[in-house]
Amino acid sequence: MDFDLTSDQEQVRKLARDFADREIAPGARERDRNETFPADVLKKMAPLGLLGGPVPEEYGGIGLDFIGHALVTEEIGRADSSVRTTLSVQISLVELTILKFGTEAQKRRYLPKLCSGETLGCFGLTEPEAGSDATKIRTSAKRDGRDWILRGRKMWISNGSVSGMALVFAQADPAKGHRGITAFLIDREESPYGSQGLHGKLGLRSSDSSELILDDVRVPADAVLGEVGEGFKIAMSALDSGRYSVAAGAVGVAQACIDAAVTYSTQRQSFGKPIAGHQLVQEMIADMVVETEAARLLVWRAGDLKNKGRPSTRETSLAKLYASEAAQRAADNAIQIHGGYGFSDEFPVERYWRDARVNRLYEGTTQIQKLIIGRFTTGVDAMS
Ligand code: COS
Repeated sequence: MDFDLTSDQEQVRKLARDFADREIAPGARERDRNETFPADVLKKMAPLGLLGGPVPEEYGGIGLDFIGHALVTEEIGRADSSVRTTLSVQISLVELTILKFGTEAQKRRYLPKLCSGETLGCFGLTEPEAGSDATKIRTSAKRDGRDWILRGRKMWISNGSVSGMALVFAQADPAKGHRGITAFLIDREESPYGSQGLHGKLGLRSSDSSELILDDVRVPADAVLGEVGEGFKIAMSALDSGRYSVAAGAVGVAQACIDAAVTYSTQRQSFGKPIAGHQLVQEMIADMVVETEAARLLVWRAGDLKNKGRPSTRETSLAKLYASEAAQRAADNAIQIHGGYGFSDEFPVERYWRDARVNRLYEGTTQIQKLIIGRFTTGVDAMS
């Protein structure tokens, strides 16, 4: 792997960085305080192609490779994890999964609208009583003539209330266990589903998190994504894609923590000099830099494998695990360096800390990533 970025990658990073600094970061605190969904930001981002980065141009994207995709995600994550989460779901869980498993008609129907931001998508796997053990989802899919009837609840669904379409997983044949799970693309206009916003979150306060309400939602036969019974594999594949995006976003948060810590520590004086001149402060900054760069390289390695079309589940879990834990430590150090000011939203580091927390939970907890890595390493399945 070549660590020099191509000129295309440099260019898209600059585009995302400039946009993040100009249009995303300045409003992040107010959106966080008021739990305001960043609809205006998304509207401005769409014409730049950033809502469909890695999707090929023929379907409305800008055809970024996976390193370019990570660079954009990192820059957006550096400015605001709520915006980054919205994007991760839109692109990595929904668009790329349709691209990989969709029929030509499904790709033509959904991808241009998703890439242009005309429609936001959501990903409905988790349920009130099924999170880590995703094989145990209870939402049912029953045939009615050529249609399907979906019934159940989905929980913690990012973009749920603001979505115009949903990629939902439901059990079509309980006797077959996970091999009965089937994926559906639900157009909200054609097959209305309900949603209920979830509030009072620790972080990601301006992203939309909702419960999806599927009360006998009728969907046509052509809503099935992939084959009937192939849904669990589709979900796992989607999560390989989503976890990559979470990892890149976490690198962005960690970088934001370094930037904030450097700015503050070179200005704030104590004991007669800027606190950056104290060895224990430099130690914290050095730890943040080492871990952030290590996390970034793990992301790029996973991206390099994805670019080559090679398996990357293990490497994606390594990147997601390490980057999300490193971002949390970086945010904690950034608060420590800011002292009492770090505890107030006068500075952004408390938001970075709150926002970083969910990276260790969603799209597979830290513990799930460790089980995946442990299984790859030992060959022993601790989940069976
Ligand atoms: N890509 C494609 N297929 C995959 C896959 C992947 N990354 N990982 C597993 N599969 C397939 C397996 O090949 C297996 O196929 P068969 O039916 O042919 O045997 C099937 O999926 C079941 O796999 P496995 O036995 O590994 O399933 P487990 O029940 O052991 O679960 C974990 C595996 C725990 C890793 C999975 O349930 C998981 O990731 N849980 C976390 C879910 C999550 O991230 N939730 C957050 C939702 S989004 S906020």
